[in-house]
Amino acid sequence: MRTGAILKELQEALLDGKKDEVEYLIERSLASGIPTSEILNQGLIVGMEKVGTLFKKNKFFIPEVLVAARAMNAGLAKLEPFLVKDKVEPKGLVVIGTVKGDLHDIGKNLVAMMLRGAGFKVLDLGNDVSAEKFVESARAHNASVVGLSALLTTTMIQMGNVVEALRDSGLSTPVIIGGAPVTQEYAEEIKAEGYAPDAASAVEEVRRLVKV
Ligand code: B1M
Repeated sequence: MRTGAILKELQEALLDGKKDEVEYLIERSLASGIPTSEILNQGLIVGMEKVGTLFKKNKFFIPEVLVAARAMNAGLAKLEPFLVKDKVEPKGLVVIGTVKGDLHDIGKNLVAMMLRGAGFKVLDLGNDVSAEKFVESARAHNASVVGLSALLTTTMIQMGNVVEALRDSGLSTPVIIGGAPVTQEYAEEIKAEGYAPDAASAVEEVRRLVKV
C-alpha cells in the first residue's frame, strides 16, 4: 500500500477509536519503512486534529473523543520507542493538573490527551495539586507551559495562587487555565497568559504560547 493511503487509513482508525487497528497500522507503517516522524505528524496528529475539529463543531462528543484519545495514546505508546530512537523533538513540555481542593479530572485528562496528540510532552500531576507542587514540577522539568484546570467556583481562586507562586519563585513559564467556571476575564484578572474553553482550543492556545 502507498504511504499516503496507509496514513489515511491510520487517521480513519483513530477517528473511529479502533485502538487495535491503530496499533496494527503503525506496525505496518514501520514495516513499510515510513519514517516515524511522518507516522506521527501525517497519521496520528492529523487524525487527532480532525477529532478536535469535530469536537469543536459538536459533531463528536465526549465518548467519541475519549475513545479516539485512548486509541491515540495506544498508538503513541507503540511509536514512542522509535520516536526516541529517531530523536523527533517534542514541541514542548506542559505541566498540567487540577488545582488544590478540586477532584474533577475528566476535562483535564481530555486536555492532556489532546495535547499529547498534538505532539506535546505532558506531565500530568493529577488532581488536588498544590501551588507548591506546580512550581516544583515546572522548575524541575523546565516546563514550556503550566496548565491549570478547575471545575468549582470555590477552587478556581487557587489558580491565582499558582500564578503568584510561579512568579514569586522567579519562573516566567506561561500559564493556561480552563474549566467550566473559568473565563477569559478571569484569566486576565489573575494574569494567566492563556485561557481555553475546551480541549481543542487548549491545544491552539498552548501552540500560541510556545509559538509552534
Ligand atoms: Co462535581 N460539580 N462536585 N463531581 N461535577 C460540578 C462541577 C457542578 C457544576 C455540578 C452542579 O452542581 N451542577 C458543581 C460545581 C458548582 C460550582 O462550583 N459552581 C459540582 C459540585 C458542587 C461538586 C461537589 C462539591 C459535590 C458535593 O460533594 N457536594 C463535589 C466536589 C468534589 C471536589 O472536587 N472537591 C463534586 C464531585 C464530583 C464527582 C467526584 C462526583 C465527579 C468528578 C469525577 C471526576 O472528575 N473524576 C463530578 C462530576 C462528574 C461533575 C459534573 C457532573 C461533570 C464534570 C465533567 O467532568 N464534565 C459537573 C457538572 C457539569 O459540569 N455539568 C460537576 C465533562 C468535562 C469534559 O468537562 O471538566 O468542563 P469540563 O472540561 C472541559 C472544559 O471545561 C475545558 O476543556 C474540557 C473539555 O472540553 N477544560 C480546560 C477543563 N480543564 C481545562 C484546562 C485547560 C483548558 C481547558 O487548560 C489547562
